[in-house]
Amino acid sequence: MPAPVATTVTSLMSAIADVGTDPVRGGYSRPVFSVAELSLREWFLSEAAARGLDTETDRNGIIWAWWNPGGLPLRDAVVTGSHLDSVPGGGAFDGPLGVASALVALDLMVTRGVRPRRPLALTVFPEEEGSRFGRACLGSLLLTGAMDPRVAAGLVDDDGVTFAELCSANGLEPAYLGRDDEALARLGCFVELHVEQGRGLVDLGGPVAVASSILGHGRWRLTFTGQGNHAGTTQLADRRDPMIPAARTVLDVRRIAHVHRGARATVGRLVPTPGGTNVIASRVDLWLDVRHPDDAVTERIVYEISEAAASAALREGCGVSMVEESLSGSVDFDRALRDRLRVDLPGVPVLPTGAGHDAGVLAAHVPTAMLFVRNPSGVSHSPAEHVEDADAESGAEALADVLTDLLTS
Ligand code: HGY
Ligand code: MN
Ligand code: MN
Ligand code: MN
Repeated sequence: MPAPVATTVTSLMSAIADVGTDPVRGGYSRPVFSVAELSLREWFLSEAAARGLDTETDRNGIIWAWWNPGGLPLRDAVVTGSHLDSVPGGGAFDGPLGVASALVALDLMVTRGVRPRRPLALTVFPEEEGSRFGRACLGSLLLTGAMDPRVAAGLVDDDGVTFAELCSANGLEPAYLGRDDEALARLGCFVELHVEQGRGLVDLGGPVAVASSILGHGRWRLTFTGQGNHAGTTQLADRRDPMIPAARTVLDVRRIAHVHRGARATVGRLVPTPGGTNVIASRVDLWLDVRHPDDAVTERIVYEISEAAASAALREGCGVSMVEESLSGSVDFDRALRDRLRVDLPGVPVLPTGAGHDAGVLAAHVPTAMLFVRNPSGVSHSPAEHVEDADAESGAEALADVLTDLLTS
């Protein structure tokens, strides 16, 4: 391996600080396979090449960068990494922090003379946010066979581009999308470092935490249909305006969530069609995100919301349909691995998260763990997301300690 590349997480993050900035929304907008995300993928590949790593992009668009100085068989590998795509107007750290920290953790291990007894892979997963095609963790769902590749190939973005077309445009064969047993056979365990999306560490006063669990969560799309018409020539009594039941449903989502302790239900996206100021919409699409520790309660909440939406639509002479876009049950991370990380990182707290991650998908297949790095704002999916330089370096140090244990014992 070439001489260790002396980096810090801060220097790597500042090198990509201008990629995908969104002048309209603020923050970053890096949809999967967009110019911004593709340039981050190139950035990662060049950082990996500078470290002499063997890189490959697999059939599902996942990048694997291998550190295997002993030329060991690619099995029982320790794998770390995260994602480079973002939500619209997201923060700088959600995803990229885990990728940059993996590179620095490797540099630290090389500098310390660590001699791995199994291969290490640094990975980048596509479409973790599901911002372009509506399915969070699309790459890891395909890798593990948790998603039908034909459904994935047919997913369409807001511009009418299918995932299959985008894959073809980026050198991936849509017909090969899907469960990758060869890649899964290499996986021994997976550790993802991620910015904390909440204030747990701020209140506990530490830079790093180990994750205990991921809240079950899902996404649904409700489509209200009415009669598009002229805003100025249509009497109120003659209207079938889908915006009205959609608006009522937004308020019902909050009302119903309050009934179920611990529920988090959100309408973050509401799109009228055609969307003219002087036009009564013909349809309104509303996207619902519901999360709860108990999957049965999530189901109950969604049922109550669907009932409320149906009666609101009926009242306005409108139609409504509802489609489940994705659903992931709550995840408890592998206790043995989690306890092992607590030995590697004495005194580090263990915290749950309400955010989904590729680690949550992989947890069903291999021992999986997550490390969180303090976010003083506690805010995420927003430009206000933040990590102090010192905490970013502490996170990479912690990841290096954990990876060293997993690679050498
Ligand atoms: O939505 C989430 O929980 C994650 O940030 N994809
Ligand atoms: Mn993330
Ligand atoms: Mn996110
Ligand atoms: Mn006109």
